[in-house]
Amino acid sequence: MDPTAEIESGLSAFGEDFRAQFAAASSEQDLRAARAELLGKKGRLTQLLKLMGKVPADKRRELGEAVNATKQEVEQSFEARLKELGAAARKADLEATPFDLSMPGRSPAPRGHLHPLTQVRDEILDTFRDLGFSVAWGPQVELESNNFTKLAFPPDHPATDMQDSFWVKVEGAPADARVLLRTHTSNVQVREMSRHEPPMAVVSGGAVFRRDDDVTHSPMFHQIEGFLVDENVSFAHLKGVLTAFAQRMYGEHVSVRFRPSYFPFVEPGAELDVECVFCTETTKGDCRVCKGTRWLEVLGCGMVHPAVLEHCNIDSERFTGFAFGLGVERVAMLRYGIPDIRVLFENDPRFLAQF
Ligand code: 2U9
Repeated sequence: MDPTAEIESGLSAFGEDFRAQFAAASSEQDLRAARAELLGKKGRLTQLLKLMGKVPADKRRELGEAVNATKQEVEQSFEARLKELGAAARKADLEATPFDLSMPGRSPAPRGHLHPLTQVRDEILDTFRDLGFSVAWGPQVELESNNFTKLAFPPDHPATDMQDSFWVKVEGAPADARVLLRTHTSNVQVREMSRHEPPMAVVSGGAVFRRDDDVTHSPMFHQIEGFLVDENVSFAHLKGVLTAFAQRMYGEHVSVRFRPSYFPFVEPGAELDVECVFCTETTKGDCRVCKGTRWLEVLGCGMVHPAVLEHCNIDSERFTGFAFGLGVERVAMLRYGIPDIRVLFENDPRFLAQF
């Protein structure tokens, strides 16, 4: 076809089409897409303009004006339709159900919380911190010397048996440097006593590992232990500090009692009981928690054995100290009436959501 005629018929078809396309656009996005299709680099008008080179010179001016006029029409029509769409969108907004600013917001997804054992651990550590103790941490994989030997465990003590503790194989380690998962947090006390000079008052807490597995024992459980070493520390100090701790945990006026007991690293050793806080007038004598004894075992304690002080490079002629230890699971189980220790480690959300 003659290029002049082709441009002329193209412009005329174009003129009809763009009106229809703009009228059909129902959103600003559609409208802009239609405009790009018409006027863009690959648009129909651009294609027609490419033919201009083939048009005889005397016709070019006239045709050029026609193209520009069409372009202008497209732009005007585009602006007009854009306004129309804007007005329609605003009208729809105004006519829509009003947005109620007073409606309550959507509540955020429920946030998690610390595990009940961590909550109990932190509460106990905080109580000792309030009593002037500092908090220390130590490794869970420990040398036999820090876990047993320096604590005056005799070499034939059952806990040192392969069957009772989790021993760790360390390739190439010397025979006298055996390694195990710590069986108590006492390794932290050994490390702290060996590193610092008295006076010292330190508590530590964390996971410990023993080959035990039943309703009240788990192979991994948590302990808190502490000690205070200075000149002239006596059993009276032990009683004063641990009574203050028990009364902060279980009630300002609860009675406490100390019963003699044995632990290899203390002499003398004792257990601290508090009057059962779960007994009521109706359950007295038949309380599920204290089993009618009216007392709850809270912790084990004693005066640090002089041999243990010496193993940690502390002069036992000059310094004395007391130490104590307690199981975190036991405190949580008593407090919340949890009969089976295993639920504390299963992480069932139905259980955890109750704390
Ligand atoms: C050093 C010196 C002394 C820590 C102590 C206990 C008594 C005790 C048990 C309670 C229940 C452990 O969780 S449990 O099974 N612990 O009764 N712990 S005195 O004495 C130490 C520790 C370290 C250097």
